Amino acid sequence: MKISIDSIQQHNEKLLSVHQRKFDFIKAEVTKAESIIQKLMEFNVAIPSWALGTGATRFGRFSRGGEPGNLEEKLDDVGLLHALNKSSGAISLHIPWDIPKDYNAIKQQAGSLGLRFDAVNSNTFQDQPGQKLSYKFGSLQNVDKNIRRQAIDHNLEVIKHGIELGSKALTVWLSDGSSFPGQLNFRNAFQHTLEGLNEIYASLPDDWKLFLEYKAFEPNFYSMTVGDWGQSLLYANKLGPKAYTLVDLGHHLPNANIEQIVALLLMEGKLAGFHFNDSKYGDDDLTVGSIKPYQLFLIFNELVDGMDTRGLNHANDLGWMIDASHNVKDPLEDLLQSVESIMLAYAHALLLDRTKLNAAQASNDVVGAQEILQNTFRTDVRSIVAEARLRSGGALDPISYYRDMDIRKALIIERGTKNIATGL
Ligand SMILES: [Mn+2]
Repeated sequence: MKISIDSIQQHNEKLLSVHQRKFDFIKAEVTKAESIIQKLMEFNVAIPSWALGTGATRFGRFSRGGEPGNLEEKLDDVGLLHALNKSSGAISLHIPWDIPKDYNAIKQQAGSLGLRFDAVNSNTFQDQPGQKLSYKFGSLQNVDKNIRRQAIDHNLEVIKHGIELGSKALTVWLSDGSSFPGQLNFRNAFQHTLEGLNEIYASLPDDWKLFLEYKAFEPNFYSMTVGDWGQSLLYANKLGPKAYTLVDLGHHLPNANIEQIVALLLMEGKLAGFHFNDSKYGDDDLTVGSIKPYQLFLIFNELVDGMDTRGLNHANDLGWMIDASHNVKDPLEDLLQSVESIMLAYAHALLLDRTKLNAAQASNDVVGAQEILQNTFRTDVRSIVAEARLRSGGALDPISYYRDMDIRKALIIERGTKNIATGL
């Protein structure tokens, strides 16, 4: 289903006078409101193809119907999000769940929806139907070189799909590791993995990047072969300048100082980008900003500071993607909420008076530094983010538009109640 520009305008007209009042107020308070709006308008967060269906836990899955049953419908859903918030103009595909049948047709469809193809993701964490060898005991780390070969070849195939689509990065997340002491020789596992990654790296086109994602635990519960940012950075440094460390917010041990990790990776020129989500306990895949919005702001604070120090373009030089898939919300509403949280955190980070913060830090003014951070975080920037969306042609309030137009019901009528998104 397509959203008409007229219906968005009608929605906006109803909300315009209230919005204008709020925006005028904040504009008078914030001198750099215009430059923040410009940056927000350029900023996009990619939507992963696997977040569009209802997620499952190992205990069950409760679909709400109208889910996209194929890649074309997944693109349509991301197009719908992008039409509403104008900040979701990219999709990240997962191979083999989303192999295009016709590259040109799919590229044309993406173009008509204003979408580009973000990083492509390989999958050696599960066995596919018809697959010759099993990844039960790992892929690139495996003691069997035929299994390692199969995993390398899969990644080379993913790169080929990405080239056809115009992607510029390969994201590798390995579930490799061990669940019991003694199961694995750590050094051999590392060396095998490095060997495989080296071959994959050598096949990247010149203008591509390799994003190596780490995760502290799950599905393996004793060791992970790319378990933390130190290990990922070790691989990335050995691989070369096109290899970077990818930070997924949910992939840390509880209470990890992610903002510090980000600051140091950026300093080293090795931060690939982000997989956004939120969590209370582990890799919970909850809506971005639903549990720890202040942490998200502190992370964005380091991102903006680090990117500005290195002269990076906020919108394009790092990879921004949501990586979440949970089981109780309408996935499209969830993604709208997630993108909104990201935009708010980014707006807050842009708003922060860095000269003042630097001065507070230089004089060991602990209270002053906290005041600067928290005053910024407590400033209501929602109307600035809404104004950026309005100027880009999006909806002032995407969720209320989605509900007023009963989009889920329309999708259920179009696709049925039993459709299950591939890959989940
Ligand atoms: Mn991830």
